[in-house]
Amino acid sequence: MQTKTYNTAPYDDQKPGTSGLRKKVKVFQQPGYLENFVQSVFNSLADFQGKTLVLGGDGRYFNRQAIQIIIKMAAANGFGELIIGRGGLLSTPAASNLIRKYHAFGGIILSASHNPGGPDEDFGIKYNVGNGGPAPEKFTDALYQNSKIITSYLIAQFDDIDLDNDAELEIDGLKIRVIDPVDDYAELMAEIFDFKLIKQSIAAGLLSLRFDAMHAITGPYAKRILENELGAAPGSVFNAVPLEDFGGGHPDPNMVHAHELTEIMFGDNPPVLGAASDGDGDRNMIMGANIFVTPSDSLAIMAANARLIPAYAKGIKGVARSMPTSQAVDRVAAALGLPCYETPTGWKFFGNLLDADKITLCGEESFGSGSNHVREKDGLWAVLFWLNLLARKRQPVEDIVHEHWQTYGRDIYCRHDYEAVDLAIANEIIDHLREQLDSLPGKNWGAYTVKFADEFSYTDPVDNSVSSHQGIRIGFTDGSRIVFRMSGTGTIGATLRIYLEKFEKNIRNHDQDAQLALAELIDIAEQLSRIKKLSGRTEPSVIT
Ligand code: G16
Repeated sequence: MQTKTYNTAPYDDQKPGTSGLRKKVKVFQQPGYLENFVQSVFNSLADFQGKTLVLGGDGRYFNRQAIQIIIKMAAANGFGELIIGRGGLLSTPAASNLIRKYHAFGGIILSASHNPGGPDEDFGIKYNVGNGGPAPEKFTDALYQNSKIITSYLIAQFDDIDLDNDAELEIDGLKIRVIDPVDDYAELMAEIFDFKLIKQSIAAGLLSLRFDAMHAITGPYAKRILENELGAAPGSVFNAVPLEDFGGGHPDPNMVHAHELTEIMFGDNPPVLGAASDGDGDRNMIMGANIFVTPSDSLAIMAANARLIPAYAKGIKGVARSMPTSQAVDRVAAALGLPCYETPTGWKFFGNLLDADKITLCGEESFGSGSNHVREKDGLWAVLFWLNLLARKRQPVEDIVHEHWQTYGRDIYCRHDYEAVDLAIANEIIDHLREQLDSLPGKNWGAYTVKFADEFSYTDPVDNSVSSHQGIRIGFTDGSRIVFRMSGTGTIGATLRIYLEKFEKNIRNHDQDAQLALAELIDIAEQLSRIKKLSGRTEPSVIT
């Protein structure tokens, strides 16, 4: 194979964040920028010659050009086989499945997840390892170091590959398979869930749904599985055609951005289940008629009812949640006698726990949940979990949630995001919080007394690796918490997140509006952080 070496100079901003490298498209379009990062990935790997790489993305602007470059770089660097989703498309969980199913060495996923797409918006790239999950910090740290000293990259010299038709090709010993992006994933879902029961319930009119694909990658997956295989009415899946700019929308499945779905679910004659997924198909939002299920509650309800799902009928090994996720799932774990792990934000931290079979289900407040079936969070899997649950329980979503709260109590929860804050101001806010930590225990605000205040640090129980500076936690004696973190996925300035949580055991108080119930904690959070004061904002950019 003819390859060419190009000289390059390092860029100093290629440090992967919570989930790979996310930047504006224009940053990725700088000469050699994408190439430097991809070569740094390959320079951080060993013994991959002749092995298989999975390649695909969420179809956003620049996906097609980037894939052609990566194909030629993977070829030049010595991979033996490339498995690519037709059209260059693969949802993140589908890519994870392919890596595992075909025993690939790893995979490259092109996505900036829920961030907007288009020439002036965001692009992203991440490397997943052989277990199908995001590369661990040890790898991303090495990759960043390599990106700072890179001097050249390699590109094979052949024409662009036709990605629009399924094909098996060979170029000078390199095999390239262009495959249907949905087939293998749909097969996996049918193994996990009771498709027959869901189908019967839909046909009998007991189950109805609307799924907002937000003009992102899950459109083709949801159409095939929900409408074609399970028989949901045509049009149940809407905004189903993936577009390079997501139709100008923000493919983030929350009530702000999935407003069409929200209007349906709070309107006249809503269906039994409403759901949405994000840009790359790994996030999910679950709604019922007149109710939004918080991702933290959804995880807890899944854990409590896992035995109703065929793949988990024999019981689950344990559960895990990211630190800022509410403690609702902890209560289920305690009641069922299951181990429960608290990890830093980032799906990569669940990988070792899943590989070691310490957990079966895991999830995050950031609209992510998943299981040991792949090593990424999985939006459509969560929707199918709920459909299967609803078909078994034959109850409205609202009743399932309320019964859950009656049994375990309610963890009233919300997150306030301040986006695009000046980085220096954001650092000042976090530093100021850090300085107060030692003096906070014992301090009172009305009924709230601080029990502990620390900066979260995680020691992985499998490989003993330590991840520090993972967010500021302030815990109160009644179990309430305020957590402050700087997001690792934003692309402009800094995004500051405040996570607020209060436990309510009393059934009579379960039907409260979260913002009102959390008003005092919201006020304490501002007193401690002075975010509004220092950033000049009067309110959060987004509340979820
Ligand atoms: C990514 C990670 C998640 C994380 C989320 C938010 O999700 O995979 O584990 O919870 O970002 O992270 P942050 O709070 O640092 O912005 P996605 O869906 O964006 O890939």
